Amino acid sequence: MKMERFTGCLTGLAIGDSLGAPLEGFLSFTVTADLGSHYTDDTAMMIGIAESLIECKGFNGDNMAQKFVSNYYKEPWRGYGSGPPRIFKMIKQGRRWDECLDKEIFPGGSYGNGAAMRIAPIGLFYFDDIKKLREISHKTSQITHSHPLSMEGAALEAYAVSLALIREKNFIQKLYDFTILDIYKKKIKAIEHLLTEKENRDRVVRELGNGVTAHESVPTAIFSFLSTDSFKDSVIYAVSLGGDTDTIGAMTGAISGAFYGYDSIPKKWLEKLENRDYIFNLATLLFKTKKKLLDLKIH
Ligand code: RVK
Ligand code: MG
Ligand code: MG
Repeated sequence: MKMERFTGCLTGLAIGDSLGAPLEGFLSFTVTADLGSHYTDDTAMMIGIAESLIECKGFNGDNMAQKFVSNYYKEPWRGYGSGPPRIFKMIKQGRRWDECLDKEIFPGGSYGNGAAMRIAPIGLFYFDDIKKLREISHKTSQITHSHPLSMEGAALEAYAVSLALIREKNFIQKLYDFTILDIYKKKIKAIEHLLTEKENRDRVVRELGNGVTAHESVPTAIFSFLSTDSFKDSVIYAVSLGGDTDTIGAMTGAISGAFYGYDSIPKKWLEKLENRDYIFNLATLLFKTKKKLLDLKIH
């Protein structure tokens, strides 16, 4: 566990988000390879998770939901999906975080990628306990996304972050064994086959997806990390696939940042990143909080 990987992960998420933000919704591939002036809801919600984990020294649903709500009302212009702002309003009016409020908006709950896009701090914080990592990923998702595809997509993204953090060699096999839903197992198999086909972007998008749903974006982010050799190449590749570029960029940036570390992020991007110091300090505090808990356990 290294601080450089924590700061790389959370900063990497914000960089991927900011790189993809100006291109969100475009069908394909004209990457300017420069950051937009703002990050979006992906980073804003990741910040809420990290703030809450630090304040509560672990998961606390009420506290986390309140962070989402207060961060949203401070900056409602961050480009949130359609569901979450309606849920934040319900929570503000006194509803509880664990009522699966998204089921009142989407039958069966939301399977948007809004739970996976923000989950990276959970992958860092619970990297040493796979059962807890899944349980807390699901609970964190449930605040706004209670559909099994969303919850498991978030758990898979968190697990990918944790594998990157420890530089796991057997990455694909571990992901395959981890996931409990067939649709993700199939996509992980497809990732393996596509590794030699990455320039065939049409095929990658056809098989893995580039959409706003969890199952059409989480595997794509994992593929973007696995099929490239540097932080920079991974996020540029992610964004080049078009579609939900800020979110696929953010999820790729989180995995790559945890793997390659903060120093691998191009300086010219860091200089441009909005609230860079705040995000860096948050990752440092998350690291210190986790380290303290680990030390207590050992001694
Ligand atoms: C704007 C039918 C469903 C569904 C269900 C579809 C930001 C809806 C971020 C919904 C991310 C959309 C993105 C997003 C994150 C979900 N039946 N359709 N059961 N469940 N959908 O509203 O936080 O960009 O079309 O929960 O997941 O950058 O509008 O929001 O790209 O998925 O939003 O789901 O969005 P939501 P979210
Ligand atoms: Mg966004
Ligand atoms: Mg998006």
